[in-house]
Amino acid sequence: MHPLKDRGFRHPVASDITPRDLWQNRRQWMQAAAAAGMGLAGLSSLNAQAQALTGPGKLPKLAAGRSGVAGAIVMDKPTSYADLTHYNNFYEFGTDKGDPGRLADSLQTRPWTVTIEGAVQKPRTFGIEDLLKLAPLEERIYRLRCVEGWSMVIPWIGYSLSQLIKQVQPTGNAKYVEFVSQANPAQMPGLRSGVLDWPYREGLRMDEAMHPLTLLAMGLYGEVLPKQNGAPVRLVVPWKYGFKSAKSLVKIRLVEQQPVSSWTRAAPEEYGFFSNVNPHVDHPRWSQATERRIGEDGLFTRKRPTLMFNGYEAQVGSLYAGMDLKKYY
Ligand SMILES: Nc1nc2c(c(=O)[nH]1)N[C@H]1C(S)=C(S)[C@@H](COP(=O)(O)O)O[C@H]1N2
Ligand SMILES: [Mo]
Repeated sequence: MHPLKDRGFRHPVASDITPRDLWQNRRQWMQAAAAAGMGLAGLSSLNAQAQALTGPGKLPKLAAGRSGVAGAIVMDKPTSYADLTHYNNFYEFGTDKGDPGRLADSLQTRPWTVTIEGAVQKPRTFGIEDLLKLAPLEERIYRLRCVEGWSMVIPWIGYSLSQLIKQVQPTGNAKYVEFVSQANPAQMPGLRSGVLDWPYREGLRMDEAMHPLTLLAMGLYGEVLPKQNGAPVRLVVPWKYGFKSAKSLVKIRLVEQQPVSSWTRAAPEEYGFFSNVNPHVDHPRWSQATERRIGEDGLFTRKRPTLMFNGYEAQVGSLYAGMDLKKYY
């Protein structure tokens, strides 16, 4: 459920949202992780176990090394594959957290193209196979903080969006980047609802889009991106609320004017253009000071404090130097 309809929101526990077999696997997997001591070695053991689950297949070539981008690796325990794929916001498939996991199979991800156009010298349409080969795929373990007050830790596979944008040679007029998601009513049953103005759109300032942390993701846990997580290619902006990270991209437009994103259009006083994670700027209907980590729900779980810029202040704080973040929320 999204905040727009959030009256009487009950946060589900993992056992509500995870089919029994996956839940069982998840428990074995956590035991294995505990046994491995959950260092980096533990993480790769987790990855191996995740891949033994139900992923849609290996990526063509995954760079063996981890990203050199400072801040790209979070040492928190990654959220289980089961939770990552059964607790989703992807309104094109429905507004309940379980809808995308049940219904996104109908999304056709081949053939797939992404067109990059606008204020660029070399507009181009890339096939998904070209995108997968455009730059070395890296693993980036990022926190994801949803504006609703929950968070996950996700081992994405992808590369910096800047690698793609450089290919089309932005002109001096490129001040912002607009992202447009797929909107195919034959494949996406949620489009029948008027909850958002489709297609789903998002936007970044040019310096945000070119920041090395901004990721074009094509996989998670070493696997091809599951459809419910935005296959075949999505945006991930780890210091902003999750809704900025648009799924199943078909168009990227470099533009002069600040784009209006779908959530801003729906509720401008609740969802601003920047939407940087900020524990000091509350949502009009709830506090953003703390968050609940999915998979940690339970009797003995404390609420975690939400971190400024979702913990990426050292990397991105300078982008907002001198800005009033209460005004530019
Ligand atoms: N196209 C599209 N992108 C989207 C959404 C959506 O409904 N449609 N939901 C957003 C929200 S609110 C969140 S929190 C993240 C969730 O990503 P995940 O399901 O992969 O964790 O996707 C974002 N991207
Ligand atoms: Mo979200």
